[in-house]
Amino acid sequence: MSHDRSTRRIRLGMVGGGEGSFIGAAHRIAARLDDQFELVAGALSSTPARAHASAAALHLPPERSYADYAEMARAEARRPDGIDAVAIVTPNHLHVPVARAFVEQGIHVICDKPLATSLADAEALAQRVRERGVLFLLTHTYSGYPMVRQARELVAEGAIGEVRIVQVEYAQDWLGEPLERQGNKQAAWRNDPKQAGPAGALGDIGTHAYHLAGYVSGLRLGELAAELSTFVPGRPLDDHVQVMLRYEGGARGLLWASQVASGSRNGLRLRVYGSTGSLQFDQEKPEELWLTRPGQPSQCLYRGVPARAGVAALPHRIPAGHPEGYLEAFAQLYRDFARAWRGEAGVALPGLAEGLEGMAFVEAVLRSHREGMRWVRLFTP
Ligand code: SOE
Repeated sequence: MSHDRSTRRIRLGMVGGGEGSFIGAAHRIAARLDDQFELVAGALSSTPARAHASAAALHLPPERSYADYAEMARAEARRPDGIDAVAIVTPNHLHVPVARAFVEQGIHVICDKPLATSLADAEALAQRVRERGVLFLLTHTYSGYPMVRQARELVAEGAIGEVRIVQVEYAQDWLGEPLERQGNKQAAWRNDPKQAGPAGALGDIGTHAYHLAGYVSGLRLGELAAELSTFVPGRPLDDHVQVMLRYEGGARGLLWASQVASGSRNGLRLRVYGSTGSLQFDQEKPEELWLTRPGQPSQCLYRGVPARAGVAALPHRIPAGHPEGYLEAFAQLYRDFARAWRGEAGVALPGLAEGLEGMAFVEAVLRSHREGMRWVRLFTP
């Protein structure tokens, strides 16, 4: 590791995330939480006035507020104090072109999911990232929760035996009304195929559910059969998806993701059943993980109790009983990225492999739905 990298904060730029953006603000808080990053530049909106107003509100120096991400990539690469990494928090269709512009300049990338709007675009980007040798973090936020990491470790250690069944659901209700036609920007791009790509709820939250299931179970999906639905009339993309999963090795699973599930806020829930027990995680109660063995009382494992040593202890910031949540999980990914950037060995980041798998999942679901819910193998051309 260079001396420079061990002694200073990572200089971060941001593309997208201007005023009113939920996810841009989440990234900025996550980046700051462990004092490893400083935001120094941004192309925060594609509308110049909005970009500059958003930059001013964040106290960015005016000369480092850009109206165009391509210009930002070139200008920052020329500066001796240019950004080390860029956070991409735009609508989906810009993930690949923006990442590409920065990767070409040797700038590391932190990108929101899904990686792309097609598997082919994702593959082309992945190839270029590998050639340029930059770090790539895909923010599958929910894998940053301590209890999700503990669940993954427990499954890997055999605490529930051989995994047989994986049940994952991601239920939201905020798109139960046609907000995209009522001036809601967040809803508008998510329901515009030109910006979101060919998948609605499937791309927005189905990819999170898919990633979480694979992350905790350690299983690799073989094939799936899926149905997409659109409940809100006139909406061009799905707002609900249900998928049957056949994992390699014989395990079976079910995944559903919905943005019209009335009364559900951010209900991401996972259940993994093995031959000797099961684990349950509910994102809205992220301090808890439930372990149940047949005939035994359920055990609630709580973050930090008992205090865990070594790698397992890393995701914690404050002692048990002082609630941690979504922002800390998000910050964990930034902290992992910082450790990788500083040259620490063995830091696992969700990145290109997960992004490619997510896109393969999306395309397999679209294909299965189109072809009458038939079984489709992942990675089959
Ligand atoms: C909105 O549905 C949304 O913000 C998603 O876009 C995010 O990926 C998810 O983390 C929370 O919900």
